[in-house]
Amino acid sequence: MTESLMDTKDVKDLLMKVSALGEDGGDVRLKRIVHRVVSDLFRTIEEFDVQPDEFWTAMSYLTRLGQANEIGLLVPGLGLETFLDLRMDQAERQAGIEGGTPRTIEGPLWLAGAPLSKGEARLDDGTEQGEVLFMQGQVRDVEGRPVAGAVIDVWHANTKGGYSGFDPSQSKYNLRRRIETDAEGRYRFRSILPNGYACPPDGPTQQLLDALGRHGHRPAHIHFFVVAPGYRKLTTQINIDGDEYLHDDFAFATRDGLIPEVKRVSDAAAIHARGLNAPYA
Ligand code: MBD
Ligand code: FE
Repeated sequence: MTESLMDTKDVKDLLMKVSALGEDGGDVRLKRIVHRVVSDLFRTIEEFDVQPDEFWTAMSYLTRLGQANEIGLLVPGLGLETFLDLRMDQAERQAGIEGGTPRTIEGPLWLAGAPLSKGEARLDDGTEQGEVLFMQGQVRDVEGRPVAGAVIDVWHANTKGGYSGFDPSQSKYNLRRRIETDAEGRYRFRSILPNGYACPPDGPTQQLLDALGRHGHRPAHIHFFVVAPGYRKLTTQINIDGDEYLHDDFAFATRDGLIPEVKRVSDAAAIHARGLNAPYA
């Protein structure tokens, strides 16, 4: 067996120069991370006998990934965003913090500045004939005490799985709102039932998933940030029960505790009695 190039003085010196480890100036932590990441890449190239044409194919892939603005899409698809969540869960356990709604990933489709209202909101602009959805809840701290004045930032896809701000067919901030909880910590909203998202079929993320023999679908879901002064921010989602991808999410975001019961009602009068029927301004 030939010796590993990694053990040669040439490669060791190369890595030291690339990362500037051992030289004055620069950020020491960054230098150590660059040293590690580049040496892991060298090691991978050696172990898999990666050929130059394969290497350059990968570099042009990364170029296209950035050009298509899909870095934030591949990251959850590779489980990296879920790994960061698992790390935060672990850090909280180690700090003795337990309970509450589980976190799950943010994904790449949140937008700042959604309209803000108190207590309730209608999220949809009324242009789609989707199944009407009502959701209500109460923000509580880990001791179960209601949190008044918390802000729920909620966003979700339309019936075609598209998000406003990214899907040019939708109005600005459609299906995106911020709702401040009332004195009892409660909020409620009306919207339309979303459909699952699928990666752009001709994009670089789907290209890699295809090569892995994977799909690029997410089950229908609704995203939330929950923030309140003096509290940690919660980033989470709920899934719509019954979706075929419920436990087969390409972004690995489904978690126990995030699949609420969906109650279907057929009585239009009952729906109207729920309120929030005012057309969105
Ligand atoms: C989404 O809607 C999403 O939530 C994630 C995580 C990735 C792609 C699309
Ligand atoms: Fe999403």
